[in-house]
Amino acid sequence: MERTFLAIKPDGVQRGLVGEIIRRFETKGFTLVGLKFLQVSKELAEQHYDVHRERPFFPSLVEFITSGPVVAMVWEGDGVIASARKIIGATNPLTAEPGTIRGDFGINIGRNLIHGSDAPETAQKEVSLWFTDAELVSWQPHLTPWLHE
Ligand code: IDP
Ligand code: MG
Repeated sequence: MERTFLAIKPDGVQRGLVGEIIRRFETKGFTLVGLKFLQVSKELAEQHYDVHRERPFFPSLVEFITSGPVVAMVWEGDGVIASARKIIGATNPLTAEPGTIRGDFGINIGRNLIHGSDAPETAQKEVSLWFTDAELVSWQPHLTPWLHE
C-alpha cells in the first residue's frame, strides 16, 4: 500500500493548526500509520532538505524547520502521495488554490505550514529518514468497506 511522509512545520504548530491539518487527511479517508511530535535536529533537517542544498534559501529552510516543534506523520492509501500534494496546495501559499491547506492558511513561501513528499522515491526516502519500521503501525481501519467499493 502506498505511503507518504507529511510534516506540519513549526508555523503550523505555533498557529494552532495541527488538528485542522490532520483532520483534512483523516476525513479524506487516508490512514494514519505513523505520528510523532519532535524538535528536529540540524542533521535531520539538512538530510531532509538535501536536494535543496545548493539553493540560496537552504540555510533559512534548515533554520526554520529546526526553530520549533514539528509533527511528523506517515499516511497510507492508494494514490496518497499525489493526493496529499493536492490537499497541501502549491508551494507558494499566495498562489495556492483556496481549499488547499496552503491556500487557506498561508501568505508566504517560507511559511507554508506543511511538507509533503513529491514522488514515490522521495516518499520512501523520507519515511525511512524520519521513522523506524517499529514506529509505523499497519492496521485495518473499520471504515475500509465504506471508503472502498
Ligand atoms: P514543496 O514544499 O512544495 O515541495 P520545494 O520546492 O520542495 O516545495 O521547496 C521546499 C521548501 O522550500 C518549500 O516548502 C518552501 O518552504 C521553501 N522554498 C521553496 N522555494 C523557495 C523560495 O524561492 N524562497 C524561499 N523558500 C522557498
Ligand atoms: Mg518538496
